[in-house]
Amino acid sequence: MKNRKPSVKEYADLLAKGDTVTLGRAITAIESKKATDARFAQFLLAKVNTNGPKSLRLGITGSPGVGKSTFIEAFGKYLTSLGKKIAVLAVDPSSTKTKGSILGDRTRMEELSKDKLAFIRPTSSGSALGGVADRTRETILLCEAAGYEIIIVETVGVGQSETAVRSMVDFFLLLQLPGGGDELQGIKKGIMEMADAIVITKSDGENEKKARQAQVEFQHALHLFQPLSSGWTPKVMTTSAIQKKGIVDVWKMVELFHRSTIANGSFQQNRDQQKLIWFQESIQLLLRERIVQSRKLLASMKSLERKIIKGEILSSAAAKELVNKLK
Ligand SMILES: Nc1nc2c(ncn2[C@@H]2O[C@H](COP(=O)(O)OP(=O)(O)O)[C@@H](O)[C@H]2O)c(=O)[nH]1
Ligand SMILES: [Mg+2]
Repeated sequence: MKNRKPSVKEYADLLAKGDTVTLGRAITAIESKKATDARFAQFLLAKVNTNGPKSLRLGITGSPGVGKSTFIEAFGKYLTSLGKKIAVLAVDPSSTKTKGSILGDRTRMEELSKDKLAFIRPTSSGSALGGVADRTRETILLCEAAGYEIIIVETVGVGQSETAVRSMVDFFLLLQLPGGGDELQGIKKGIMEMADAIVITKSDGENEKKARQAQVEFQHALHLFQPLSSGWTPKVMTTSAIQKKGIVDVWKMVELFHRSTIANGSFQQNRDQQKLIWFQESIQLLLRERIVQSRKLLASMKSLERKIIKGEILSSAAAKELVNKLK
C-alpha cells in the first residue's frame, strides 16, 4: 500500500468514478473547521465543478412527523429500482441541539441506506462559519460529480431552512398531513408559496377520505397565489409511503416539471439565479468572517452591539462604521 496521500487530481478522478469513500471524505473536508481541509475542499470543488450536470435537485420539507423520511425511503427505493443513483442530504439546522433526530432519520431510511445506488448523508450544522446552506450547496456539487443524478435535500419544516433549501433546488416539495381546513391554517403561507407541489402524506386507511378533502382544499388555496416564474402550475397529490401508493405519480410529475422547465428555459434561469444568490451570500459570509477573525474588529463589533441596544446608534449606521474599518 502506498503511504503517500492522493493528490487533489487523484481524488477528483476517484470521485468521478463514483467512489463513495472519497465522496464521504470530501464532504467531511467541507464540514471541517481546519484550514487545510477547507483548502483541499476548495481545490477539489474547483476540479469537479463542471458547468451544468444533468442532475435534478429536489427539496423536501414538512413538519416533523409528517412522513418525510418514510416518503423519501419509498420514493428513493422507487428511483433506484429505475437504476437511478440518488443522494439524500438532510439539512437540520437544529442538529447541534438534537443530535439524535438525524440518527433516528437514518434508521428510518433503513432500506435506502443499504441500497448501492443511494447515498445518504446528514449535514451537521456544527459551529463552523459558513453555515449549513453553503456546505449543502458544495455537498450537492460533490454528489453530482460522483454521478448522483437525483439529489434530495430534506429539511425540517421549521425556521428559515426552507428558504435556504428553496434557493438550492430545482423542485420544492411540501409534505402535509391529511386534514381539513384547520390544517391549512397552520401552514406558513410563505412556505406554500415556494412549493412546486404539495404532497398529502399517509393517505391510507381512515385517512384516505381526509387526504382527498385536503387535496381539494390545498388546490383551492394554491390558486390564490401568484403564478410561479417557471410557468409551472403547482400540483397537489396524495400518497401513502407505507402502502407505496402515489409514489410513481409524484415521480411522473417531477419528470414532467423537469422536461417542461428545460424546454421553456426556466430550469437554467433558476440555476443561474441560484448561483448569483450563492455569490451574494458568500460575500456576506466572508465579510463577517473577516470581522470575527480579527480581535480588534470583533471587539468593535461587540461594543457597537452594546451601543445598538442602548439606543445610541442605529443598526445600519453601526454596520457602516464597522465595515469602514475593514481596510
Ligand atoms: N399510515 C401511515 N403512516 C406513515 C406514513 N408515512 C409515515 N408514517 C408514519 O408517520 C410517522 C413519522 O414518519 P417520519 O417519516 O419519521 O416523519 P418525518 O419526521 O417527517 O421524517 C412514523 O411513525 C411513520 O411510520 C404513511 O404513508 N402512512
Ligand atoms: Mg425525518
